[in-house]
Amino acid sequence: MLDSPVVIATWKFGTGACQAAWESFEKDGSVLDAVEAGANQVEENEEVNSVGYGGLPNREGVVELDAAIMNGVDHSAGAVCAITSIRKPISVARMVMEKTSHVMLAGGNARRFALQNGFQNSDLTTPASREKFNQWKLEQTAPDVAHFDDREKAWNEDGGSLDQVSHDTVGVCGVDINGNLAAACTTSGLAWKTPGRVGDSPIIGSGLYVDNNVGAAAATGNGDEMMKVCLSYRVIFLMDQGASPQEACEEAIKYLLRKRPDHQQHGAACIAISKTGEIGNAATQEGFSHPNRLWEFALVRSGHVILHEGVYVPAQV
Ligand code: SD4
Repeated sequence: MLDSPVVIATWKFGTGACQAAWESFEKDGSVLDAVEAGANQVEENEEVNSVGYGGLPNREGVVELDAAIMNGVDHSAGAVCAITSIRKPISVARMVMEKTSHVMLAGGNARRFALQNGFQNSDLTTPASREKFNQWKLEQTAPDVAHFDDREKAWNEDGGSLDQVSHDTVGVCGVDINGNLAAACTTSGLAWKTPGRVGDSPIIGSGLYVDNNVGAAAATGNGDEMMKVCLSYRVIFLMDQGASPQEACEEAIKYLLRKRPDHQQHGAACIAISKTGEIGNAATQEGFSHPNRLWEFALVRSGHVILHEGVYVPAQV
């Protein structure tokens, strides 16, 4: 038995996710509820322009969200991809997991499912996200470049404070005191993406993976690259072979860098937690070690939320 549940979440905004996850744990002790509550907190934070409400839209100005959740206890999973006009997509993903015999619903039909199950039709854009989109329309940079350039600009305009700069996907991994695990992953994906593009986040094994005998992992970064190596599955596979969560995260990122050497500049990162509450993380150095996109993750244990600086894996490995 662990002396405390543990939750980890990607990026600086993961502190909000960890706080919400802890409050949920205090209510009912459920790790699945905790990771969902953590993901919801970031989805509903309009300051975060890469997740949920306020997320940046595709190249036609439409916000398309991807989300997935996995429950270690029964190895069940649910996901939605390219869903529009619905807030809290992780909760729709959970409903797919619990109310259907399927794993993933896509696009308009995911939206229809959500509406049939009590979710409301909502405008996901905010004045800030609309302004960024209009600005981008004038510049028309490529999606992945824009994704990061946007941070660069925000960083500069903000005088270098990371607080106002949004980072990427939120992945939330948790373990309860009995060693049961769950994970959630939710994002608006790459800004200005091609309509219909789906990233790694809602793909089981890529954006997240849970094995209740081993651990839980989640990924953030350029999904078009990470998907090619099933990053989260690889982390858990390595842990199952005996690696610690830290060793497994570093090994998985090295594997990505070996397989896609021409893509080292792209950001990719993962977090992991073991059944015993041990944690790990790693990121590509060239993609994420710039001041405007420092790789960080948050942790909560015994009610204390801590922001951690992440570990970088250099390109030549
Ligand atoms: C995606 N992995 O859609 C997500 C976005 C992200 O850093 O995490 N960006 O590719």
